[in-house]
Amino acid sequence: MEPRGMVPRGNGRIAASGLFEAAPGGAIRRMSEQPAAISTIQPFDIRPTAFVSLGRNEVEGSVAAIGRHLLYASLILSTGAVAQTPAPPDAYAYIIWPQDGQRIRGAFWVRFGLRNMGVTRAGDNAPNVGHHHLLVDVRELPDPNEPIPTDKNHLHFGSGQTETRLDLPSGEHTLQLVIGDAEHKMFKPPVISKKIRITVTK
Ligand SMILES: [Cu+2]
Repeated sequence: MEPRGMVPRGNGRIAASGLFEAAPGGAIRRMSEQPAAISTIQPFDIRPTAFVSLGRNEVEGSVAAIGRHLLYASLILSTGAVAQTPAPPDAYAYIIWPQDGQRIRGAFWVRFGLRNMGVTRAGDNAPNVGHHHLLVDVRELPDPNEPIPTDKNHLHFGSGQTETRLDLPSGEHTLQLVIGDAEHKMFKPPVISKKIRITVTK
């Protein structure tokens, strides 16, 4: 196995600058104006050895490959930028009821708390608002780049609800609130409550 980390970051830049000297065309010049993009193409592993004593055609092929890599990199960067909605400063989600460690008999209401941002319906793109999701017995937070799943463990409250009634099987359970944006994705940084543990009896 060859860890990606073995190839130092700087190699990409060295290879790229050598390339610009070899064939300083207009297209290449445009690429050279994106040094930040070049330095982020780590997954593609541009290796300096690929540019040692290359013929003209090989150089052009490599230029095209680098161009594609840059395109992919900028696509990744730009979609990454819109993938997550920025959270308002000091946004804070919390479960009002039940409390951590509580023993509950039968079905019960869960009350959702949210400070320093607003509750709205799903699909609302207004700034600094979101809707609640209640994670029941979920071990790990959802992928921040994907909509929060919809299943019996990930409950969406896309009408702007701030409470729900749960009827869980007897035993220990965890509850955690996660605020989602218009597209049901977590904010950045995530606006999540503490995960509480409750015990349900019948
Ligand atoms: Cu949702």
